[in-house]
Formats: sequence, C-alpha cells, structure tokens
Amino acid sequence: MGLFNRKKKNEEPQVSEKTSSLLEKLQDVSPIFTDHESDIRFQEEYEAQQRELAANKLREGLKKTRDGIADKVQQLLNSFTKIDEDFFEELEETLILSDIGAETSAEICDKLRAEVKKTGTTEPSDVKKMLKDIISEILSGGNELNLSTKPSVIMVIGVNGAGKTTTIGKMAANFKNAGKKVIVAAADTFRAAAIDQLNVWTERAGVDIIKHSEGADPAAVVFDALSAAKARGADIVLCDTAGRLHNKKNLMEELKKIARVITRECPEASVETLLVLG
Ligand SMILES: Nc1nc2c(ncn2[C@@H]2O[C@H](COP(=O)(O)OP(=O)(O)OP(=O)(O)O)[C@@H](O)[C@H]2O)c(=O)[nH]1
Ligand SMILES: [Mg+2]
Repeated sequence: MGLFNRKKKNEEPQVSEKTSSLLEKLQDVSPIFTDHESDIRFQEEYEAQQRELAANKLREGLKKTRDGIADKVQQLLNSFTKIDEDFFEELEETLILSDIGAETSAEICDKLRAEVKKTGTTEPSDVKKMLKDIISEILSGGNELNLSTKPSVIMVIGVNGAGKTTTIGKMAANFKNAGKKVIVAAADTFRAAAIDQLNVWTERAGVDIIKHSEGADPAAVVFDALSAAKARGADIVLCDTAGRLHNKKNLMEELKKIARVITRECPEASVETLLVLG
C-alpha cells in the first residue's frame, strides 16, 4: 500500500494495460491511498493495533500468574481481618483447589494453626511468612528422590486414573529443563491409548520414549528402555505402568517382574518407586 499514492490531481498514473488491470484487482482487496497523510495515519493505526495486541497478551500472561496459588493465598489473607477458624477452613479449601492435595493441605493448616497459637498473632499479614516457612519446610522434608546413579530409575505406580501418566509427563519436562537426559518407558501396554497418551507427553517434553505395541510384556519394554538408557547415556528412566489395585495378584506379579528386570540389568542403579494417589 502507498505504492501508488503519489498521484497528482488530474493526472493519470503512467502504467501499462497489464499493470492497470492488476491494479484494478488490487484495489478490490487493499486500499490504495490518495495522499501521504492517510498512509501515515494507516501506519499509526496499524502500530496502535499491534501495541494493543501485545498489551492484551501481557495482560493475559499476568492474569495466569495472578491466578497462581501464591496470589490466591494473598487474596485470602487480604479478605480476612483476623485469624479464626473460618480463615483456616478457607485456606485449606484454597490449597486443595490449587492441587496441593488434601493430606498436605490439612498438614499445612495444622502446622499454621499451631504456629499462630504459639506466637499469639492475630494479623493475617504475619501469617503469610509463617505459611511460606511451613510450605518450604514440607517441600524440603527429606522427600528428595535419589538420582545419584546414571541411569536412575523411577517407577510410577498407582490405581487407575490416579495421574501416573500425567505425573510422568510433567516430571520428564522438569528433568529435561534441569538438563537431564530422560528416557520414558511405556510399560503400560494395557491399552494402545495409554501408549499414545504418553507419546504426546514425551513429544511435548522433548524426551525419548521406548514403546512396544499394545499387549506387549511391560517388563520387556523396561528392558529395552534400560538398554537404550545405557547406550545413550541417559540420566533418568521414567517407567509408566498400568493402573492396578494392590489386591490384583497377577498385576502385582507384573510389577515384581519389572523390578527384577531393573535389578538384573542395572544392579547399581538407584530405583525409586512413586505411588501416585489420585
Ligand atoms: N486436577 C488434576 N488432574 C489431574 C492431575 N493429574 C492427572 N490429572 C487428570 O486425571 C486424569 C487421569 O490422569 P492420567 O495421568 O491419565 O492417570 P493414570 O494414572 O495414568 O491413568 P491410567 O493409566 O488409566 O491408570 C486425566 O484426565 C488427567 O488430566 C493433577 O495433578 N491434577
Ligand atoms: Mg496412565
């Protein structure tokens, strides 16, 4: 646009027939300005639109952060003038709704209650620091995984739909971001969809996956994942498993078989078993 805007009054642009027919077509789809001022105005409007778009994106980004757990707790603290049982109840609810888990949320609230009682504080703002300390203490409470060997193996187990595959996807991405080389073993061979679901997570995280087809022996998948880990120098092998109840004998035997394969193939490896509770 603006290419043919230097047209002077009463003067036709000197263009060939072919160009003029192209120009006619062009006129249908894009405005051709008749003076330099509209050109500048258009440019200014365009830039203003772009700025508005960028600002909207930023606002959306900030909203996501604002909706985070820290902000929810802050909003809660702001809305209470004193610390009473209503406050603790709402705090517990907020923590649970933020995916902290019911048990941990209750533990945090109990510790906070005790701390508030001990110090005798009644100010919601004082409670913020206490809460921060309690959460940090829980997070650092000896729950670290032993990942000292190369490879280290993490088996993820739990009942159906507890969140095993999702947890593996998130862990894979976190480890990858921390600079670790990760291999994921699709040892839930129960359903083809389970393998596909894990595949999506590993693609998203940008990590390798070892998979067989539906119905294959899960221990064989783990065997291949361990061989690949050794060959590729992976740091961590994450094993997804099919959901199971502990009283299903054959399924528990399957887990034992996987564990035996790990011990046999990687006797030095640190093996962590994570039980995912829904
Ligand atoms: N709110 C919430 N939903 C989750 C979380 N983890 C998983 N989910 C959801 O729970 C459902 C089951 O998650 P999966 O990761 O497929 O569970 P799974 O244990 O692998 O399930 P099976 O392989 O069928 O035994 C999915 O819809 C997930 O999106 C979580 O931490 N919070
Ligand atoms: Mg799963």
